[in-house]
Amino acid sequence: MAKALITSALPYINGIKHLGNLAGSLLPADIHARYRRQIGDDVLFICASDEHGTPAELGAAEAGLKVREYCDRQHLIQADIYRRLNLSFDHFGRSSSPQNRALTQHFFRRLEENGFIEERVLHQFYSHTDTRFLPDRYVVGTCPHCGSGRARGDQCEACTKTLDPTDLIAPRSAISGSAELEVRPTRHLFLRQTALAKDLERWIETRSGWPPLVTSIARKWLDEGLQDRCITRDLSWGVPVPKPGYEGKVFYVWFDAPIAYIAATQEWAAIELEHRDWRRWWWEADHVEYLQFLGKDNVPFHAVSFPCTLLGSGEPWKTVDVIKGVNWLTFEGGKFSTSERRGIFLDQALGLLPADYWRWWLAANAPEGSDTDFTFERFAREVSNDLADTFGNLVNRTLSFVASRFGLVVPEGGAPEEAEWQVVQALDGHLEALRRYQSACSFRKAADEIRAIWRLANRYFAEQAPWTTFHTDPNRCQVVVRTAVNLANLCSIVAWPAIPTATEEVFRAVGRKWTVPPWPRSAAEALDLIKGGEVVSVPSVLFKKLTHEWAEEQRIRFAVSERPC
Ligand code: B3M
Ligand code: ZN
Repeated sequence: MAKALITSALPYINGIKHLGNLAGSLLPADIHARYRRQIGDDVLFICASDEHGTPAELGAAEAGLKVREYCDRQHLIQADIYRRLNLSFDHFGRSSSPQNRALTQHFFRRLEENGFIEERVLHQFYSHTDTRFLPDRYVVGTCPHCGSGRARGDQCEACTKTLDPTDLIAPRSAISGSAELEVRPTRHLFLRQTALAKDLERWIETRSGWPPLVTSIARKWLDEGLQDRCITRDLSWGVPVPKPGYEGKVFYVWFDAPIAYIAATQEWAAIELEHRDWRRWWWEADHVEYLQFLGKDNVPFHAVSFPCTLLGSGEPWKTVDVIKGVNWLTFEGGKFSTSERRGIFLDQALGLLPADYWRWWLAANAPEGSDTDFTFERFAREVSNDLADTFGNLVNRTLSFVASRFGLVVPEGGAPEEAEWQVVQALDGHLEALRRYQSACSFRKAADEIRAIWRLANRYFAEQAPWTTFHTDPNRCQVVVRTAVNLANLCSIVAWPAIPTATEEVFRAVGRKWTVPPWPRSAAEALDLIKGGEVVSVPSVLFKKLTHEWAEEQRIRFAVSERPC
């Protein structure tokens, strides 16, 4: 049995994520995890909240809470939303866990022992009023390039130029607003990525099947020359640096966050009474296939920085085999933005419609080859066509027919004829293609195949028109109805990774108690699964149609998305 370790990029703790985060990492990871379980693979699907760094500190300050308390709350809120979105994590952990603290410190010690850590003195702003050093984002001021008064220490929002805090004109503290700043020397630790460049290059050469987007980003970093990386920060919230003279400093969030993939697996292994071993997945685990799902902005950290940490440790850690980095989902022609509260946030999405609507649209329009623009108009039209008119319609028509003509008992008369064999043949082609696309994490193409299977099933039912043969040719009518019931079931099996809630309703209606519906071995077998004599029920309407008026109403509502904090 193949073993697949699957991780999704860890969502920052600072507030509820938007549809873009779902499309970029959480959903593709979930769909792939479900599919791999369906084909019988041994799957471990891990995610966690990313709780360190300035986003957490700033979020807590804004909410008027202690950082720990803020993270505790936000973690529960996020975990609940992901549960409602039906994300099937084996564990949703926390980067602020004791496991991650210990493991991050372990990696640091190993890197230091191996000579990959170097101490350097930096000059940074110290705020007298706040009695602390101010990391990039904590310094605001006037942009030296465009004169905007809203520039931050790392970047100017107005002209997007990257900045160093000391570039700012009239710098002041973002915490207190105080301009009493002084540039002071402060010691920091650097990971000597330059010394690891050769190892990294060799490692990248052994990776196959990275999408071009990912390889080109990684190669660009190598070609431009790897830089040593500062892995410490003057913050109090984070993993403490276990080194004399570094009291009051913590590791940079991007140093400890990817380590939390491993630490969250340790959390998973620690929780239950079952005998679980995290090492099987991470330590000398060459037989495991490891896939990471993330947005393109996170690629460098996963293709370069994290591998440097793992390789530099000199220990036999599992490194990533497949990085699936996706492009952006845009919102009505612009950017989704957490800080500007622009777009649809996951709690709002779930307030509007159940998870499956969003899951389907985002899978069918996955921003793979290029960015995808979400508009309510498109969303409403496409989910109405696919989910209500095609999938939902087939299930409802078929099972209602069994109810009205056969008293909910699947009829057993007749035998398959030419029309059924043609369907089997066409389905075998689709199933094979679908399997290929799912294995390759080509979500759009997979959705195209699923849609094609749904259409084929609808066409079969319409063309064979069992209502016309009910009296004239009962055997023919019965074989068609039985085939259609099995088709509705198969249509659900193949769509389960994308729309688990609705398809599980269908499984219940046809008397299947699956937690994971097994992938069919062949179309012929799949169409002979539910036998004559079995009893079914009719589920309530699975999907409603979304009208043009609905779309317009939402577009207006979300155009000036005012969101209370
Ligand atoms: N939290 C960034 C993001 O959500 C970051 C990912 C960490 S993955 C180790 O885009
Ligand atoms: Zn500027």
